[in-house]
Amino acid sequence: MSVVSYQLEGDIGVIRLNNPPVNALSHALRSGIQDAVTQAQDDASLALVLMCEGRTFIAGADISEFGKPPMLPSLPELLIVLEASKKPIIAAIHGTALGGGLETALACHYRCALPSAQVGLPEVKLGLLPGAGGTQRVPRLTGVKAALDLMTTGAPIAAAQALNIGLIDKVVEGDLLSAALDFANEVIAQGAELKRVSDLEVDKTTASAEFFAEYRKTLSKRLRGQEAPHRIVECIEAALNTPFDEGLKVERRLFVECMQSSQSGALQHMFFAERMSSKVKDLPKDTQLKDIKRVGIIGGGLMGGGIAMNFVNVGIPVTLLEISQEALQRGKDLIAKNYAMTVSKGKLTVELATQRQDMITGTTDYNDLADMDLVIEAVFENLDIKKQVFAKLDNVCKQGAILASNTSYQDVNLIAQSTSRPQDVIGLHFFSPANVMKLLEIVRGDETSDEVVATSMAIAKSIKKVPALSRVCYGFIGNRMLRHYAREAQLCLLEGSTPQNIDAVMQKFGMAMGPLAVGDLAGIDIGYKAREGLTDEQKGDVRTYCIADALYEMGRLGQKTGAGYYQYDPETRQRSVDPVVMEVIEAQAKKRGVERKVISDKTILDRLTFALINEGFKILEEGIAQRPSDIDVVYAFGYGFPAYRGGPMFYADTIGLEKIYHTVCEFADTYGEEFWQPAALLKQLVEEGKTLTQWANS
Ligand code: 3H9
Repeated sequence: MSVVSYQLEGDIGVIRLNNPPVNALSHALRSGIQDAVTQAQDDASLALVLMCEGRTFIAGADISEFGKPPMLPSLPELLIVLEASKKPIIAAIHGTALGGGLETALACHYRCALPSAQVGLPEVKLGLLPGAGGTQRVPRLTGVKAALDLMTTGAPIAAAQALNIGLIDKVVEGDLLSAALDFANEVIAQGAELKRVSDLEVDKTTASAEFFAEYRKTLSKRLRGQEAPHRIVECIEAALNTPFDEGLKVERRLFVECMQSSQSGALQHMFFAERMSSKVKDLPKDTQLKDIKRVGIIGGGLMGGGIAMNFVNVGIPVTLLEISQEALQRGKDLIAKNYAMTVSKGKLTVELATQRQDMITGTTDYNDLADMDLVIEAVFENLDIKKQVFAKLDNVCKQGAILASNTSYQDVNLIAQSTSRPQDVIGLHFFSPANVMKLLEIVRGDETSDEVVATSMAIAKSIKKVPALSRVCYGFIGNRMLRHYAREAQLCLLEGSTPQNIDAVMQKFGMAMGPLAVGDLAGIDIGYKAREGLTDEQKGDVRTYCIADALYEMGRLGQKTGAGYYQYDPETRQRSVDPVVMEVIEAQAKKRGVERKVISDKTILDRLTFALINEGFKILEEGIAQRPSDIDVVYAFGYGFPAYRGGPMFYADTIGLEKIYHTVCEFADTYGEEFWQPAALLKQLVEEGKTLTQWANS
């Protein structure tokens, strides 16, 4: 069946696109549109409507064609043909008009959209810029500031807002085809001249040289390390200062530059990684999903409360269980505070916030969880307590309910064994703050059923999380790797570096925060408490935690006590260097017989990132993660790893596995084999001369 059809409806030629799932602009679609527009120039039609079948208008260029030999017509060429049509073309938008999709609509002469439609230019999220005239046409309609905001955030806007800023001409209700035909007939009746966006001028009063300089400065902060946003600003400047055709040339040159950049390669990898991570390799296609209509949550602390918000935000009622009325009230107050913050930022109305909170019922009685379809335990991180909770759940919950633990370290198999239904037990590891962080690590126990795994993946999608599947091991994918990263940060501190230096190196690399600043944010007490009760052997080498423990013993628990690896301003939370910390570090080095030396930034970076990568390889060889890209998803969405480097495993391929392997071997010689043993899979791939991507695709 053809992806483009063309039909006369009275005086109007209707071009219908049908390229599921999202009408991406594949070669077939581009050629089909070009043929239809060409054919329409000589037929009886007086105007044309361009619209899509299926769930959405065009979602953009076909990303799977990127990097392949170009096939004509290219999108920019097609859009020149579209705009040059001698008959008016009306784009009729439903769903989402994104990237090249919106650019296609902008090359039409008029645009109407359903109220539920959204439009946007998300290219920046792929390390790109709108490359089919978008950077030149949008500012001609909206002015400079709105155009820059649209392109540098990549966030879609609703039809009403698009109308407001001049991006579309009309919001239409009811049946889209009839509304678009009416609109086309109006245009014909008015005998209006063709409205070509390229003929318009950019409003010169909307931007000055100072405005651009200021915008660049804020971009450098907001999108630290990313190149595409700055190229977008260059394009908009060209739109302001040069004729349309010249501006198009600037856009083309910078688009090609972006397309060839390593950042775009990494972000395109992340685009597909994010979608791939919800696919479970060995699940039978006909696996039944369970219906999740009511959710119980045990524990109303920071985590439990955040988890509850995820569900009520999508209309699923929650029963929140705590040990006492007081604890319950504290939990509800915390949730109320969170919603109040969202309201104060203008992201939610008071009515909606109240409605959502009303969907949370408090209880102190386990019997009230009897009818829940899913129960998530979010109590203290202690195996015995968790086992007791699950034994109680086993007694009260209906058969078939999913029993999930939010544990970040504990053995899900042992938790499952405390019930008579291990097939229904799974780990759903949310990240703090749970109402904000996108990652959901789904931990599949040895006996977890296919239905429970598949339903958990579907739950993640319904609450707008990005899932990644892990098998059971200590710390699962994310925290298991993090231990090695944190270990190297501690050792670098002891051996010669400073918190501010290590954090600066990692932030420059692109991490959202450096490891010591993260330690202060999370609380230095967490690691200390986790080590309490462990034998020396279980705790591991004292050099990997002696500084943290010394700070803990001084009452420096991090941000919450105003001091940790740094000092914090009580009002602003601004951090500053504290000389006391250096004294602690030096004293510990002396005590452990470590001679402090200068450590180069490069060595710090390699020690921290290669520690992550080497453990990532072990996680793959043990089958803990399904695929390398799932590890990338975990790190990009849960740990602030820069998406423009594609996650640690993609980064490994860009560095080269041979280099990583040899460096890890050198580190083993220099810093000790107890910390550095190259993963067998890493060694194997180096011997076979393969990249990780090749291994994953084989
Ligand atoms: C661009 O336009 C450049 C131009 O400026 C210049 C060119 C010269 N291509 O997300 P979903 C697949 S750059 C190919 O799960 P949803 C996706 O992989 C592009 N495939 O659905 C998935 O496949 P699978 C700018 C695409 O309902 C399936 O469709 N546009 C594309 O949650 C379903 O996707 C964008 O960046 C694509 N463009 O969300 C928009 N888009 O089933 C990217 C999707 O095999 N797309 N697929 O896993 C989106 O944001 C979301 O897909 C959308 C639907 C909101 C549309």
